[in-house]
Parts: sequence; C-alpha cells; structure tokens
Amino acid sequence: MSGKDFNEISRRGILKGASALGVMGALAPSWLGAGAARAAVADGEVITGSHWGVFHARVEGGQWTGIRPWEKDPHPSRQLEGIMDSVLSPSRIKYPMVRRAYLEGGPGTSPETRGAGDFVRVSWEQALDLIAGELRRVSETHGPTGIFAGSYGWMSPGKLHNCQSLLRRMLNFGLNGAFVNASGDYSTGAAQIIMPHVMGTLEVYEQQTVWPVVVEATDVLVFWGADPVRTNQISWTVSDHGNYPYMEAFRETGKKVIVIDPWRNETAQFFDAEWVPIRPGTDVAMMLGMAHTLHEEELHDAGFLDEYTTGFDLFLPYLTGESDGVPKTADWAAEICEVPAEKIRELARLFQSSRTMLSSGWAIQRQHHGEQSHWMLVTLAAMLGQIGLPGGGFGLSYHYANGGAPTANSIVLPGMSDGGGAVDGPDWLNASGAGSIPLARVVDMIENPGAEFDFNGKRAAYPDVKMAYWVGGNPFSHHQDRNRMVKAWQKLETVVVHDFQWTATARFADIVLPATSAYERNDIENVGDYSAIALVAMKQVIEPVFEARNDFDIFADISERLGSREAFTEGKDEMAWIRGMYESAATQAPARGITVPSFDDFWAAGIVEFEIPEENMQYVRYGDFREDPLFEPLGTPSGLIEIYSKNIEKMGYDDCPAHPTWMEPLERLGGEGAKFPFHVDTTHPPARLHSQLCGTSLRESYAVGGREPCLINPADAEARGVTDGDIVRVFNDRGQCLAGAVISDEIRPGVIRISEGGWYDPAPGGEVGALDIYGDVNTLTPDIGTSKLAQGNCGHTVLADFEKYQGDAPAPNVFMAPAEV
Ligand code: PGD
Repeated sequence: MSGKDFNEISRRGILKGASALGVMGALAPSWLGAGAARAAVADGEVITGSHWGVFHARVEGGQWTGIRPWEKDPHPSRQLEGIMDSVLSPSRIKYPMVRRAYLEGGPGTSPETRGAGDFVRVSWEQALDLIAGELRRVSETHGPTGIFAGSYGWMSPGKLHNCQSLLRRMLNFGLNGAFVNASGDYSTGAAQIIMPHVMGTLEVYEQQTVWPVVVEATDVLVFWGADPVRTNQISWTVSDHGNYPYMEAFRETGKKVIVIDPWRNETAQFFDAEWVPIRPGTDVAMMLGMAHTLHEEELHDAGFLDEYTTGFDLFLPYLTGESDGVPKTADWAAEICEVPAEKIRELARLFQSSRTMLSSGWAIQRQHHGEQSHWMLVTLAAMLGQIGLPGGGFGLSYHYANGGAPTANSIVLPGMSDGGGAVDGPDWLNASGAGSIPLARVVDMIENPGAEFDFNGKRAAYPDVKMAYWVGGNPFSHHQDRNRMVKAWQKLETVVVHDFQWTATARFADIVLPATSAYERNDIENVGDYSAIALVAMKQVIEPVFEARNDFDIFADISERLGSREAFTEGKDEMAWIRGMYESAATQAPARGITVPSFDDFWAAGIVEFEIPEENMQYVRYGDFREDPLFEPLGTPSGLIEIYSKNIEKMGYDDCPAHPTWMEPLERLGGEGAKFPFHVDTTHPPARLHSQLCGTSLRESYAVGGREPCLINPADAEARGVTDGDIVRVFNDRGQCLAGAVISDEIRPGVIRISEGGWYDPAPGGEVGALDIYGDVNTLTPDIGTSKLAQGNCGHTVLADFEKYQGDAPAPNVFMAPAEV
C-alpha cells in the first residue's frame, strides 16, 4: 500500500458528507441560525481554508452539500471528508449550556458530577452574565492568579478568529491581564527548550534544507521516529501539502530510505524503506552506540567538531566510558534498544560514507528525558560532519506542516493581538502580578498550589487557580493521565469552555458555549506554514448552526460586561479586521519587489498566490554557518553547536546533565522493574487531527467494533488469545480503556499502538478510574515533566497490558450530545 493511496482523496470529486446529511439533513430548517444572512452565497461554491488544505464548499439553498479540494493542492487529504460532518454532526454544541448543579448551587457545587452530562440549556444573556460575574468574583476574591487561561490547543486556522488570542485579549483588556498563562506546547515541549541551548534557535518550527535539494543531494534519507506521509496531511495554518510531490520524486530516485520506528509506519510503506524496529524510548542509546562506533573506527569528522562545535571533549569521556565506566558501544546500545549491534555499526558506517539526512519527528522528545533525543541526534549529525552541506545533517520538521517545501515570496499576515501583558515565563510577573507555567504541568499546578517547580533555569511556585477558561483545545484528550486530571479538575470552582463539538473537555465543564466552526464565519490565512505559497480568503460557507456564535462576538459581549468592549473590538467588525490585516501585510509588497491585489480584488478572487524565488529552491539549513561560522554564528553562547552546555551545567539539574546522556525513563520495555509487558505507541492518528474529526463519519474508516483501533503484533495477540476485531481492555495502574484489536506484523512484538486523540468516554457513572469505553490512550500515560529543564509532556512513555474484553462492551456515548433539558 502506498501512502498516497492511503491518505489522498480524489482531486476532482465532490464529496458528499453522507452521514452528516443523513443525520442532520432532516433537521435542516432548524440548524440554520436565525440571524441576517452572512454566508458568502446561497447557491454556488465558496472558497475557504482549513488545517487540511484549501477547498471549495458547495452550497445549495443555503445548505452545505459538498467539498471539492483546491485544484492546485498537490495532495488533498482524505480528512477533508470529515469536515462537513464535524459541522453538522450529532455531537455539535447547539446552545449555551450550564451544568445543572452549578446553575443551582453556584461555583464549586458538586464538582464530582462534572462529566455526567447533566446540563441545562440557558439563554446567551444568562450564560454571558454568569461568565462575566464569575471572572470578576474570582479575580476579586483570589487575585491575579485565580484564573487559568493558558488554554492550549490546535483550534482552527484563521488570523482573526484565533480564539486563544481572543480569550487573552478579553482578559488583558477586561481584567488588566490578571490571569495565569502557559508557555510551550504539547508538540515540542522538550525540543523547543533544549534546542536554543544547543543550536541557538527553536529548530522545530524552522525551514529545513528544502526538498529539491534533498531529492538531488541526499543519498540516505533517515526518518527517525517520523511519519511525514501521515502527518503532513495537516498544518497549523492552511495546509499546502507541498512535501508530497517531493516525497514521490525521492521515491522515484530509488535512493535509500531508512525508518527507525517501532512500527512500519505509512512513510516506511510509501518508500518501501528499510525498517529498523527499535524499542520505544531507547533512541538515545542507539545514537550513542552509533557515535561510539564512529569514534572507535575514527570515522567521526574531527575537523567539523573542532570548527563548528564546542564541548565534544567533555562529552567524549562519557561516550568512551572513561567518566562512568560504561563505554557506550554498539553492544551496550543493542542490549537497550534491541537493534542488533552489527546493524548499529553498519548504519554508523553507512551514514558516514553517504550524504545522509537525519530527519526526526517529535515523538522521541515527547518522552521522559526527551531533551536528550534531539540533543544526541544533533551530536551524531555533528560527528558525521554534514550539517550545512546540501542534503546532509539533520532536520526536525520534515514531518510537520510540510517543512522543507520551498518558501514563496509572500507577504506575511499579522496575527490577532492578545492586547499585550500576556506572561510567558514561570516567574515573570506582569503588572497585575499574574504568572505563567510550563503548559504540560497544568494538572500539577491545580493539585499543588504553592509547590515550587523548576523550568529552564528558573524556579517559581504554582499559583492557586480556581477557574479555568478553555477555548480551541481539548485537554481531556491531549493531556496525560486522564484519571489524575479528572480528579484535579474537581478542585476547580468554575470551568468555562467554548467549542463547537461536545468534546470530553466540554462535558467536564460548568459553562459550555457553542462557538461557530471556521465555516460559519469569515477569516483570512496563509497557505503553507513554511511554503507561504498563498493567502486564502476563508469565506463563510453557511449561516451559524443553531445558536452558535463567533468567539470574537462572545468575547466582545463579555468585554462589554467588563467595561472594555471598545478596547477589545477597536470599533471594528469582522470584515474591517480582515481588511486591516490584509492591508497591513500588503505594505510589505514593495520591499519584496512584488505587487498584490487590492483587498477587494483579493476577496473577490478568494486566493492570491506567490512565486518561489530561485534561491529559495536551493536553501540549505546552516549553509551560511558552515560557510562562515565567525560571521554567521549560531545564537548559542559560544556561537557554535553546543555538545556541552555550560548554561545547563549551571542549572545543576539531576535529570538533565550538561551533555547528551542516556537516562533510564520512568518505564520502558526491558527496563528495570517494568511492571507491564507492553509499550503503548501513542502516535498521531491517520484520519483525524488530534481529537478533531473524531466525532465524524471518518471514524467508520478506522474504528474496530466502534472503538479506537489497537495495533497488535500476531505473536502478542496469540499469547493473549486475541483475534482480529476483538475488543480488548488495555490497562495499567493509571487507567483503562477499551480498543478494537487490529492484528498486524507491521508493529514490532512488545509494542501496541493506539493513536492519541480518541474521545474520552468514561463508562456511565464517570467516577475517577472508570473504564474509558471508546479508547482515549491518555487514560494510560503518565503525567510527569520530561525534566526540570523543559517540563514537556511524556505522552510516549507508557507501559500497559491488554486482555480480551469479556462480556458485552457498552456502546460509546461520547459521539452524541448530552440530553437537552
Ligand atoms: P485538538 O483535537 O486539535 O487537540 O491537543 P489539542 O487540544 O490541540 O483540539 C482542538 C479543539 O478546538 C477541538 O475540540 C475543536 O473542536 C476546537 N476548535 C476548533 N476550532 C475552534 C474555534 O474556532 N473556536 C473554539 N472555541 N474551538 C475550536 C493536541 C496535542 O495532543 C498535541 S498538539 C500533541 S503534539 C500531543 N500529542 C500527543 C501524543 O502524540 N501522544 C499522547 N499520548 N498525547 C498527546 N497529546 C498532545
């Protein structure tokens, strides 16, 4: 099976949202909002954009009836099929709703009934009064750290309707910035903190050596825990899918591709790559084994290490074992990572003798001590001496948002300002005394007010948060250790959520507001996070569904109640904001030597495309640094690649030494005292974006027995008496969930795979520890920080066991809205 066959949809075909129309079509007259007609057309096609790409929406009689991918999308994602369903699905939030006990008893009443689905419909006026009143009460009673508005999540693209910036804007103007913010993200929590120490930049969100250069110059392309064929379907802004033609071109060259991964992922299948089925969580050991081989055989590039790096001499005693008595030989590594020592040596020699690109994903840093993985990868690449050469070195973003697709000469849109005052470090306090925490420690914060925590050289105490306000994210999907989280949430007095889907996060809230989806409002966005090949008018496709309102309008109305409407809106409506953003970006055009259409012409055309300059087709990451390290130094203290970091040394952390180090994780296969026999690989899903689209017809293409699929090696399945299609219970000391067995030798023995993003669906009763009956893998994962340095999440460090589920499995509940009362 090729990846292309797997995740692309027809470019020409118009997709009918079959199940959406089936379920909601009959309700058509009532699901349209009553307000003035704002949709772009009543009949015809409307262009818009999404995380899954640009598309044309077909509208007939004011109803959305089909989707046609943009004709210039080189690889439209099949996930587009789920979009209409997400807008019109039975899990749609229709009205403002308040948890009954909260409505009757006020903040903090019976928090253990959160998640039980007992909601009462209220009017918009009542809901907005409740929220504004509660923001005031919490802020007056508990001071500037009473409200948590870190509110992380992938929301929807669109520069104006960025609900998270809008939330913070409302609080910055309405409450003087008196709220707790959060820094970092769940994608690259460890890498984005360690990489500035090592390379002087974030690295993970930066342009890669471009694909045309890779196709031309790379001999060996390594995907180390990366699955770009799967994950490039989506982007943070509007996806361009620019990597797919180049991946096909690389495949056609017949050059070598190696995938180091516990499962033979879609990329391995697409390239028919050599598969190295490593034990999860042991990549640093394997890299050390390769580094040792290079050094022992004098294959490392001593000249490169001398000129472009610092600290190799301090790392070397560790590598050879001089400092700790343990030489990190290939044999030593093989014991840990279960890749044969001879294979480790062979790969080290191959990488050294060929132009090799080490392209890594982010799963290997979303682990306990995850800082070490990318640091060691850089160190290995430095020893190979190819950083800054065409097609060589390392890349941390080929799998994300089509990193490596050449960059066009585009104008850049400004984002929606959050009004300033947001705090983005743990101990930096803003004028009103509010603070910020590393994002993935949110549950730790709620549980342990006043407790001290470390973060990247700083130390601060957790605030005592009483209220959480979440928009555009699904923490009851993305955060680890669900049961710990359910319990911690009970300490909060008030939880407010805006979403358009009844996610578990909405179900565990007190006040739930129905937001519009991106297709019920107008917006503007870049196409291609790295390629920036176009700007698209995200035109409103249909009228708001039921009583849904734009986050912007909701926050404007709350601002009104807080006396700050004018500051929040600047007196501008939706189209005035969009026009302003475009016209501000257009002022960059002369300096770029390009002309762009007027706003009115752009809006009428729906899209404006940009050319890729020839020099951008040749871009080599770190080419300038290699050319002249004195005039093009890195942003590190030494200006060089830091294999040893004096700054990290000064921090003195016991869980993040000053050079890359193999450190035993909390738990791993083959690790001492491993209590459960299977590692759970919590990869990103093939047919949704995190939890987005889980509530749609796309689920029918992958669910097994109505549950999230669980990939199991045949030997492991046989040992547990499980056959294909069985429902299994997966469990450990932290939690339990059901899943549907898929038996396949594409996953290595000892590892099972359940994708993140399955909607959490606790069995009725919903008490802490309840069986999750759909398959949220974060019922099983640990909620610990990667280390004191980055405090990133460890969603990929998890052992569990499984068994065939006995008896009748309860039907999932989570895909229907709670009863309307
Ligand atoms: P999404 O499913 O994208 O997940 O976590 P994230 O919270 O980003 O949730 C976005 C929510 O925003 C959806 O419920 C959607 O309906 C809502 N939404 C969309 N548009 C709007 C809007 O305009 N307004 C409002 N109000 N709401 C909107 C993802 C996170 O999960 C990430 S980024 C990563 S990388 C992590 N990955 C893993 C992993 O690999 N393994 C594990 N175990 N756990 C992970 N968790 C993390």
